Amino acid sequence: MGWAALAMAIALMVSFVPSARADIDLSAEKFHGIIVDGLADDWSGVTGTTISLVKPTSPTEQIVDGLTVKVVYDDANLYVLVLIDDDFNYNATDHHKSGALAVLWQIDSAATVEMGGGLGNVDIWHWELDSGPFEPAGGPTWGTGNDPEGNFDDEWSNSTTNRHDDTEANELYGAWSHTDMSAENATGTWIFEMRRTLTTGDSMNEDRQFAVGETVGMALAYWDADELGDGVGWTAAGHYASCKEPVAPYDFSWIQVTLEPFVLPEGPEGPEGPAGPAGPAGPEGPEGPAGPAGSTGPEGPAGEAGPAGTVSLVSMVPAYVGLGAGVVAIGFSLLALMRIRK
Ligand SMILES: [Ca+2]
Ligand SMILES: [Ca+2]
Ligand SMILES: [Ca+2]
Ligand SMILES: [Ca+2]
Repeated sequence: MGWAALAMAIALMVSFVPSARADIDLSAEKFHGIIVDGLADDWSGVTGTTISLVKPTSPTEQIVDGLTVKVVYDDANLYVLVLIDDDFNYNATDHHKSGALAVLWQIDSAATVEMGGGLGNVDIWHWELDSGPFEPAGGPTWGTGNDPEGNFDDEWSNSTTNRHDDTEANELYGAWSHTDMSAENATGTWIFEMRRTLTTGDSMNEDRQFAVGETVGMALAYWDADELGDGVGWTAAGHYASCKEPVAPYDFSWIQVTLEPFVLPEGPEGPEGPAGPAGPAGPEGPEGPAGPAGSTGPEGPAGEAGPAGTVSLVSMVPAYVGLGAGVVAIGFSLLALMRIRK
């Protein structure tokens, strides 16, 4: 394989490897202490993700790295914080001249970020600002998804041309503000703070239900009051959308939000416990090895003389032979003495 062919093979391999999106997909941890009041200070300990906003109808219009979203849950609710870097525009009598937001949740697995794309249902939290900063908006007392006061509506759709308020109930609750509300067009960041019950009584596939351990597709849309001119207002189709890759061909696909199971952290080591009772006696051990040799003791007493033995004639013969010669010699000497005396 030549270098050109090898390079081509590597390029093909790389192109089939899905890019890591850990920085864009979201882990929603269990977290207590969020108060939905339009202030974001209670979120400082929560990790979010920052991505870009791109207009699907005019992709060169972008707010690069201009959206940060955080999601947590507790035993009752899912909480969402959306921060958008854009100037302040709020008109208390015409919400088209204020910022607006939508949070989309995939209900059916085939539903696309294009409000379902005709392939399945999407749950839409749609917020056009008819209430002032820090004022509660949403449900739950309206009997449908519509919120006629704050206009934080609980809606659903299955295509860009088929969007409705929920039939049964609005379980949303939200409050908004901006980091600089001192004047129109003041530079700063929008704060949209929301919660919804983890589950609802929905029986018509108009709400996304949230369960710990599951992963849910989410997308965001933002309407800028400057779309038609500075503070002039926005159009329904002229919104920005959450975009993972703000370079053609653009990636508007679902942000995958996982409700991470809560794991108790390991606590500190406890004190030493009391001594336990003595255990039962163990079995007898094996016989040990032989010990070292002892020192030599004192000499014992002499033994008794043994009995007289029998003499062997054979063994005595040489002695008698010797003695016999001596006796003969003595005999001759006596004879010689006797002859001398004669
Ligand atoms: Ca808050
Ligand atoms: Ca609902
Ligand atoms: Ca403006
Ligand atoms: Ca809904």
